[in-house]
Amino acid sequence: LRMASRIRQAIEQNEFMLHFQPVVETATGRVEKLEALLRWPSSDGTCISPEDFIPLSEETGLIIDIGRWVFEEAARTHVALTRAGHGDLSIAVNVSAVQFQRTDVAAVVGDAIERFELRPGALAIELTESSLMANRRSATAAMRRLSAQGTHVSLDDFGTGFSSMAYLRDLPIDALKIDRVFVSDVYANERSASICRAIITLAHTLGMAVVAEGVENAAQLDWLAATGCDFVQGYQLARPMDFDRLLTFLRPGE
Ligand code: G
Ligand code: G
Ligand code: MN
Ligand code: NA
Repeated sequence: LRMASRIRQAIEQNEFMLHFQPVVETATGRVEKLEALLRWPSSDGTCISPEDFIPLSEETGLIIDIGRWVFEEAARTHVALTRAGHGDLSIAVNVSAVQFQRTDVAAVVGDAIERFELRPGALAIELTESSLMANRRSATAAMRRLSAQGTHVSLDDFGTGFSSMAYLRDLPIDALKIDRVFVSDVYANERSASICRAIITLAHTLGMAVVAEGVENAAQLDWLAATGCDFVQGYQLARPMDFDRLLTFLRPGE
């Protein structure tokens, strides 16, 4: 497979990079954490989307090495962030369902924390609902290990996958991320608004935080602030950016 060998080469030659998108506290505008987003620059200056190489990476098992690299790079970035005076920010890494099922994610995170001497909560993860559905017992064990070592878990794209209320009841989940399909027309569509209100109430009742993703305009942001959504993320607040631009964003005017 040509593509698979290109991915293998990209890992070996360190071609991947991470961009970072701030997650912002709605009421204050304070940056709460950063979501790491994998980027594979190609020679023409554009990037190959993770959507185009993660599925093949999962089929070939290369996702294990990519995942390891992402956590390591996130840890390296946290060291640099701390040096720049932003060590209070955590970095959240996306973990796909196959990756969650095939690797001991808690061990990978724990390893990175130890090797780079980070504080326990410095790295966090984002999972989709499907990660928790495939093998209930091993998912529960993995979630408990993550929680015990202080690794926060957010449920990504919430409301679009197959989910079970029993998981929300039983598992140590820190935050729900409302999928952007509900956020996009929340100020204009009463049905989207009802779903967002319900997710916010559900999260808060269960002691979880709630993040709205894909916030692209002031109308969405105003609605989310008025409705008590704790955190917001999207182009209206900040785009994903490389580390240099991130430092400029975090230190305006310096
Ligand atoms: O940022 P972007 O739109 O390109 O992300 C596309 C998809 O790729 C999203 O679903 C995102 O969660 C996923 N993704 C981004 N970075 C990573 C990563 O490091 N690992 C995995 N498994 N998925 C990622
Ligand atoms: O599946 P996940 O939620 O991890 O995907 C994150 C993806 O969403 C990334 O590819 C990121 O680049 C993208 N993204 C971030 N903010 C916005 C936004 O405001 N609008 C849209 N359409 N995409 C966004
Ligand atoms: Mn995500
Ligand atoms: Na998402």
